[in-house]
Amino acid sequence: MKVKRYMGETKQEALEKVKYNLGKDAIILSSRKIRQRGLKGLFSRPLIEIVAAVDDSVSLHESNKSESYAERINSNNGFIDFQQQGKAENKVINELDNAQMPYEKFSQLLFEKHINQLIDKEVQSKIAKKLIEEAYNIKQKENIEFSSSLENVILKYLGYSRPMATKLNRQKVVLFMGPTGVGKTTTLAKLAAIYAIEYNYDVGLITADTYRIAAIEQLKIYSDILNIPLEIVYEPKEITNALERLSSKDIIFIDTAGKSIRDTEQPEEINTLITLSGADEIFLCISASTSYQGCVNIIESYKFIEDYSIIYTKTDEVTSYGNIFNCCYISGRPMSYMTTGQNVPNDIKVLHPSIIKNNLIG
Ligand SMILES: Nc1nc2c(ncn2[C@@H]2O[C@H](COP(=O)(O)OP(=O)(O)OP(=O)(O)O)[C@@H](O)[C@H]2O)c(=O)[nH]1
Ligand SMILES: [Mg+2]
Repeated sequence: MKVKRYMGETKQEALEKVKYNLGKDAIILSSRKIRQRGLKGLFSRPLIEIVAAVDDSVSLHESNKSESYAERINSNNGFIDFQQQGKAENKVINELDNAQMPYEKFSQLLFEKHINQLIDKEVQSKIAKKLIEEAYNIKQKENIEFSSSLENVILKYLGYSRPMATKLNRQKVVLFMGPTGVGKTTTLAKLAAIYAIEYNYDVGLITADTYRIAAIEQLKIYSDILNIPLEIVYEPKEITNALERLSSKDIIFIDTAGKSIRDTEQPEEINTLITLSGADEIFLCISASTSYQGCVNIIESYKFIEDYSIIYTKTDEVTSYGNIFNCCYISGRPMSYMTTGQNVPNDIKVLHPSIIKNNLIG
């Protein structure tokens, strides 16, 4: 049997230390208030000392489940006096998890630790706090482990994944939009290559990005390599004829110009392209390395579009996916793909909520 002494400013803090160091199966031998020695002790609040032990031979499940941890605390001036009660079943520290503790009482230390773990992964601090609060409330209500309630809360906000359907029963028009340089054209080329070569669909390309010669050339190279036609649209209204010329194709991918979110003409142009093309799938590309405020601005500037999914690009440039979580949380839009490098077509994969969840809480 290992016997150890733990101090805390509050009973909860000391209990959390016991649980953290000795595990859930720890046995409380005694608890008491003590004052620090000397002058300091006179002027400071007493500390709580808990002596605890771990002993594998005690069957924890034989404990008296009818009396909750909280009741025991309340019935004894806030202390658990196991010696007085003299029963082996009083010793179960894992009832901490089931205790009817109000949120305010939840150990501040542990609470902050959980928040900071999410912040370290780039989850925005207010969102991190909200997640931990919500997870803790659910844990209380549903009497489940904190780790599973946190997992459920994270998955709830991540929503679902909506990549393109691999089996098509009619022509599909797919439009890409997003800020400048996030990887729209490269991502489009990856999907066009996969659908043309791997799935053997008849694919056509349209570019509405005619602001730069280089943009047309970039897509022309992919169209030549993949041997698929490219239509160039200089004015949004020209898209109708371009689609007409590609009417025999199974899938048509439309590239649009990257625009600064301050560009006031963009909503109208994108709107016209979407309406005239009757796009079935709209992908907003957001770089995984965009700052939190950047994500807020991007999502705000595309909120006029009724239905779209998000492709998170350049995930190879970040180590944590908190920003992807932030985008899911604030946009409420489904995720679809993540891109993982510059190679066409290999560096793309379907993004599932579990990928983000595992990155955030392992
Ligand atoms: N590291 C990394 N780089 C990428 C990824 N996707 C695209 N890129 C690079 O990002 C740069 C810009 O890519 P583009 O596809 O031209 O981006 P865009 O959004 O079409 O840019 P504009 O049309 O100018 O708005 C290129 O150098 C790409 O190779 C990715 O997943 N990871
Ligand atoms: Mg481009």
